[in-house]
Formats: sequence, C-alpha cells, structure tokens
Amino acid sequence: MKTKKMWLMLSLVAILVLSACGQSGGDGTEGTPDNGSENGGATSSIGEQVKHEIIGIDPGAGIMKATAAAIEEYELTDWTLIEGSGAAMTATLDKAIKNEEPIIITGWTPHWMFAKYDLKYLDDPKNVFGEAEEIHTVVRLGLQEDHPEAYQFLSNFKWTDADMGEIMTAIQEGEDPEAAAKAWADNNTAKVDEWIEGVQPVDGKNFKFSYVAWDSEIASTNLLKVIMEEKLGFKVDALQVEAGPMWTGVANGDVDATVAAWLPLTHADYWDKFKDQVEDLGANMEGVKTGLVVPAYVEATSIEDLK
Ligand code: PBE
Repeated sequence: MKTKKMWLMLSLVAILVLSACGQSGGDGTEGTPDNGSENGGATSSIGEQVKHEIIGIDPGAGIMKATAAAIEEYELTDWTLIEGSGAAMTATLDKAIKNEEPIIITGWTPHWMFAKYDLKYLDDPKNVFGEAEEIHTVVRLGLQEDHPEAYQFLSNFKWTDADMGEIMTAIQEGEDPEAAAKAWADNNTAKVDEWIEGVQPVDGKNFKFSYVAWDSEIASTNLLKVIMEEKLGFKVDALQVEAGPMWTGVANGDVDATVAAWLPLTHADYWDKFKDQVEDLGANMEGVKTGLVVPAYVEATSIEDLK
C-alpha cells in the first residue's frame, strides 16, 4: 500500500517535470537569448522576437530606400521599417545588446558601432544593398572658378575607413567633433600635408559644406572644416541638414560642397535627379558598405532567414 502511493507520487512528479520542459521548449537555461530558428513552432522566429521591425534611421537616408527595396525583394511582407535617426538607432542597439535581446538595424561601414559591439551584416544574396560602394565629394558647378584653392584641396582629399574610425570613436567617447577632428589632423600631418600640397591659402573666404548627422559624415565634415580653417584660411560653415536638402543645396549653388555622397547605389536617386547640376570630384573613400546588421549572437545569417 505504502509503495503504491510512493510510485504514484513519483510518476506525478515526473509528469509535471516533463511537461514543464516541453512548454519552455527545452532551452533558455544557458542565459543566452532565444534566437529560435531550428525548433519550428516550439520557439519564436527571429521575426516574432523583434516584432517584425527593422530599426532604421532618418527617412531621407539612402539606406532607408535600400531597406524598403529589400523588404520587397525578399518578400518580407509583414515587416516594418522604423524611421528615426542615426542617434536613435544606436541608442536602441545599445539597449538591446545590454539586455542580450535580438535586434535588426540598418547599418553601415565605417561606423564606430562595429568597434564597440560584436556585430555582423546579414548576407544579401540578391545584392539589394549593392557592391563596391564609395563616398564621393560632390561640389557645386562653378566652384573651380570661384574657389580654385578649395577645389584643388577637395580633389586631393582621400582617406580610409581606419582614418575616419579614429575620429568617430573619439566623438562617440564624448569628445567634441571639431576637437576630435583637430586632434586627428595634428596627429596625421603627413596625410593632411598631401591634401594641401600646392594649395594657395586664402584670406578669410567663406565656404559652405552640407552634411547629415550620420556619425561617419560628422567625422569627415568636421575634419575638412578644421583643415580649411587652420591651414587654408577659409571661414567654413558646416550646414547640418536632411539628405534631400544636402543634395539640393549643392545643386542650386547655396552650398559649395558635400563629402557625404554615397555612390553608386545609396544616393542613386539623388544622383539621378541632380547629376547635371553638380560636379562629382570622385571617391574620397572606397570600400564602404551598407546593409542590415545584427548582434553576432543573433542566429540569422542572411536576409533570407527573416522570411
Ligand atoms: N548612411 C551613412 C547614409 C550615407 C552615409 C549609409 C546612413 C545613407 O544611407 O544615405
């Protein structure tokens, strides 16, 4: 009688334990986030975990158009691209990583976030985000006649992802953008001297750049402002605007130049619209990239996995 009761209780306990395991999907014990991709219906999909949201930036950015195209091309029908800003995106990313939660963002290189966090691009087998992207210097028509010194300097300006990374990281760590740019210029005189070689300094001429508050472009624009003011005698205005006005300003001649034109793909729409009203001085940086980016702990490896 006693043994029978014990057996009954033991089997009851066993049943309870087993059913509890079944409900939790049998994972979640290692303190790692639940990226569920292989357990079919047992765990939620990456889409469900991030509420089918991709964290975007400002609506005028080329990467937003590319992401909208990716949603179409990869048939991510129930996905939404969230508008915001570069700063809001990195704040959301930071929070997700601190909580070890999955997140999908619109990302690009160069960017300090790749140095600060362990991130990866999702493969883009359909090449929606393009290949061999570059950052170009685009100037207003007539700049060569009006500002031959600036024209020559801007034609010489060419640097690398690593160079820009140094300024970006300093700014991200709290330094004032202009001070960070000045420190970089002081520590990289060989490069700066190459860009200003043979350029005749001027006496307080005004010069205007347009740029968007993307971290990469904050770094480049501040660097050129500092060099043109300190080494070439210009009085430089760096106009922070949205992507549309950044291009329109150069096209209608209100602005002298921008070093923030991502081509051939990211700003293809702006280029098609304004190419006859601007002059392209070519790439100031090669090998840049845009795409969908996730923390390394997210299991998905391709945009196709989002379906
Ligand atoms: N970006 C950074 C910009 C260009 C520079 C990739 C966010 C864009 O998408 O337009």
